[in-house]
Amino acid sequence: MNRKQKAKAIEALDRFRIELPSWGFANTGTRFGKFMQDAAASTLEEKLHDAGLVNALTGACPTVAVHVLWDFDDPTDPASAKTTRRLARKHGVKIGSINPNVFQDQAYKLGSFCSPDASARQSAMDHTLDSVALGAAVGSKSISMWLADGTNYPGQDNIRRRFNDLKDAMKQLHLKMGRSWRGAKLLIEYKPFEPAFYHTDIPDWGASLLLCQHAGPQAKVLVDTGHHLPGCNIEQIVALLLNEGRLGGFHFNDRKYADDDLTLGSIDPYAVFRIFNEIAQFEFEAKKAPGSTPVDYMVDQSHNLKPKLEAMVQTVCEAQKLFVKAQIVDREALARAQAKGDITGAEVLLKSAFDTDVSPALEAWRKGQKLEKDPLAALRKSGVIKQLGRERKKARAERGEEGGSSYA
Ligand code: AOS
Ligand code: ZN
Ligand code: ZN
Ligand code: ZN
Repeated sequence: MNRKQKAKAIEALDRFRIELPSWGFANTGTRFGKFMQDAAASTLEEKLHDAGLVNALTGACPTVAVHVLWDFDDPTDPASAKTTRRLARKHGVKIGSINPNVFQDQAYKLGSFCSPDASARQSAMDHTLDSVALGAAVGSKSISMWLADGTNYPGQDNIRRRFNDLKDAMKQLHLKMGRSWRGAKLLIEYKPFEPAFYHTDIPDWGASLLLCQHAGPQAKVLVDTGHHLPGCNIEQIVALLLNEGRLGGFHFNDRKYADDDLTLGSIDPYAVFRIFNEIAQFEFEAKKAPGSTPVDYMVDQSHNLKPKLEAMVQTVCEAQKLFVKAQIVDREALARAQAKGDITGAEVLLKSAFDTDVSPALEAWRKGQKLEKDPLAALRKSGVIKQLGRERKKARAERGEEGGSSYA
């Protein structure tokens, strides 16, 4: 990379932040089984410790997304925000997005906000409003709604009735957030299937966008990269949502088949580059500073077999690398190629940025931040995972526990 590209990349890296999920440090599995890792976090403190460690190594992830049911002493008591906030501070991080849980309780068998049972819909709203109070109390900036709502068989329920109840609920939520949690974003995530197998109430970005438009200006679409049917052009969705001012953020992960929650860029790094490219293109045209778009980059991964700390550090470094590659596309030349209809020339401009070795910029940025040149290698050399494994195994045995907390 040349000097100009390097300088631009370093400037953009200063603004690039990616949020880690607390649940990504706990033991996870599939419905077929769960394989425990000694070093997995089981308490909130351990999760925040691990997130703090990844942030200390990479310097790029100062916030942690939390799950209301799993990461607060008592989700119905705003005072319990204090413990969560204090533990985060102790480990050098802040609380990021708040994730209510309207999918685990037996009451939600037929859905949460879309359930045919009015009392289930009310429970979903009560819990979400408790989550709003917690979010405001911990100083978070967003609430992230993912629903497991859907049906398994044609005819099981009325699709339009369900969506209309959901629209009303999101509008009410937006209104209440505006009163008690000023400036916070209401993020609405979509997913085509799973756990529902016939229809999902928010199956795609179109449904998310309709809900956001109905709810109000602070409602934005959350794009989980694993939540698309095969072959979907995710960067086009990103471009259109940016255009409409409704791109709220990402849940980053990679996938081969479905919602696999693999490490970002492990299967298709060019796809991630193309997403960052659309954002960089938007910033270029809007004459905004590179990396300044208020889009929340978050990780949503569960590493069933790979050591979790390694996976997270790897993810952050991979995200930075692909982000930087998108920053160095020659946008003036691209505009010229597009205007001339030079298809090959335009494509080559993207490919050559993607093929550029951007490690000089990443290393220079890390040096400026007093970080290790290669955070993943540093972590692997440190022996910290083994040490945590020994300590946590012992602590769990003392508490009479087997594994860690789980995330389904
Ligand atoms: C589920 O598939 C979604 O990706 C959720 O965003 C996320 O995994 C969940 O909120 C964690 O419980
Ligand atoms: Zn997600
Ligand atoms: Zn998912
Ligand atoms: Zn996923």
